[in-house]
Amino acid sequence: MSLNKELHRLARKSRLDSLSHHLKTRVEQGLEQRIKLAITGLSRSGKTVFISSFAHHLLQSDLGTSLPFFAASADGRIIAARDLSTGSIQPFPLAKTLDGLRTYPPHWPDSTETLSEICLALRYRRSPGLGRVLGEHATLYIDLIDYPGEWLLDLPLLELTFEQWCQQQRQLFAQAPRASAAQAWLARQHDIDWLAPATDAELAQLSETFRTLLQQLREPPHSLSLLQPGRLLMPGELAGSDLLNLFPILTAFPENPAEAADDSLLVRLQQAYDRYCQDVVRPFYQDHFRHFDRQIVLVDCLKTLNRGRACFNDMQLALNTLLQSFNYGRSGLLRRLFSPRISRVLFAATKADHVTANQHHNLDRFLQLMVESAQRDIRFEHVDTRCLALASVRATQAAEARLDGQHLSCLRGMRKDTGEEIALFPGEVPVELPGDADWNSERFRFVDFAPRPLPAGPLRPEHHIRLDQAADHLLGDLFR
Ligand SMILES: Nc1nc2c(ncn2[C@@H]2O[C@H](COP(=O)(O)OP(=O)(O)O)[C@@H](O)[C@H]2O)c(=O)[nH]1
Ligand SMILES: [Mg+2]
Repeated sequence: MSLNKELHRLARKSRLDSLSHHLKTRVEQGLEQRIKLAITGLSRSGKTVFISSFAHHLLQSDLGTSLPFFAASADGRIIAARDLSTGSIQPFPLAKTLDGLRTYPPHWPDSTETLSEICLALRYRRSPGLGRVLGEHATLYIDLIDYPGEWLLDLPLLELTFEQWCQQQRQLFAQAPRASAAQAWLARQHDIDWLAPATDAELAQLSETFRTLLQQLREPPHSLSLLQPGRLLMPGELAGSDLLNLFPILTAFPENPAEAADDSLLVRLQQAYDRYCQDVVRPFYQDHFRHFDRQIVLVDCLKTLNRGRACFNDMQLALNTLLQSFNYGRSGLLRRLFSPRISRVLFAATKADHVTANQHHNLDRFLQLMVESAQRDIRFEHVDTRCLALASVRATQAAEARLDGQHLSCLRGMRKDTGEEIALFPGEVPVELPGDADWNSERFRFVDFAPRPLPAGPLRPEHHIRLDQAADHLLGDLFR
């Protein structure tokens, strides 16, 4: 073959090679998947710890050492993982959180005051059949955001007018424990003429009183969850802004509100509420809560059992209100506005390391009871759901004690409040919603633990409880 012909052949081959490479890349890119995983949970339910641990384990999932029930990792199909969020404007403080869990003594992350995001990329080997058609390798991008749980409870406001919101709040504040805790505030409201003109200073001062009340209701002994507006409790960048000057009218709503003067307190509150929904709540959800593909709902069942019936009922109401307004059905407001398509939901009872392993099944079951009606609604929309007890970071070790010649399963760890090393029998998780006798017996006393230090090197299965099953439920089907 002449040199010319040979060069021609090589040029054609190279063009074909590059075309084929190009096509292959395009096909791979076209099929690369980006999924947004919604981390949903009330304040202190364990969102930040979950995101940190989930990301930490996924970033090591190519090692195949810590997630035995996450098939893609256990089968050795994950080639490499990378954190792509360093260039983001609001990166999730993963390194800082992990440092806190590795130092001695290790500590849990601070509570979240603002929004942050993390994007992980998992490069994986396709399953053999598909690999031949689509190319051997693909990348899955996973977006997660972290934010204060308080903000989540603003979501239902998007579906309510000011008057409807006041009506809901009035019902809540008419019942224990709000009714007695808010006695002074309710008395003050009775003296207000809603139709009289109100100055900025009056509005700000009344809002401040309401904010103090919300703070009290959040703390023990009340420990309530359904507290709105959420930004009054966790203002983030809005601290000091007059966008936060608002509160609900808890007395009878004034008649003929349309006839009220523009400078009346009623109209000013109505406008403040509309502005809050429009300028604060809507952008938050529009920018961050649309196009979710999957969702994990984190619930701290054990803490709510500790805190008694009123707190339990309030948390259940808060959760159900919240999940209703996510509305997976066709007619939901959020779906209409932002059309999210959540195709998989995992309900997770967090901090399962606060009970012994033989109670995990009870905790699954108890969570199921807590979210039963929401789960049924979600399933009706053909969404795949599951309830699972897990611990993002396992803080306790199993131990055994002998009592009257019998073996008793116990836990060993360091108390979160005192740092003292303890071994205890944490008690049983009920498999039915507690009745009067259970609530009155002070039966539930689950203890909070400080974390055990995480290793600097590879993680192992004992560093979590069932995080791998969570990963498999949420992501497993994507590794095709
Ligand atoms: N033992 C244990 N405690 C946890 C775990 N996850 C969270 N916690 C506890 O719950 C607290 C709140 O967790 P965090 O993630 O900050 O909650 P967030 O407000 O939903 O972000 C932490 O300070 C820990 O005390 C876990 O996996 N195991
Ligand atoms: Mg947090």
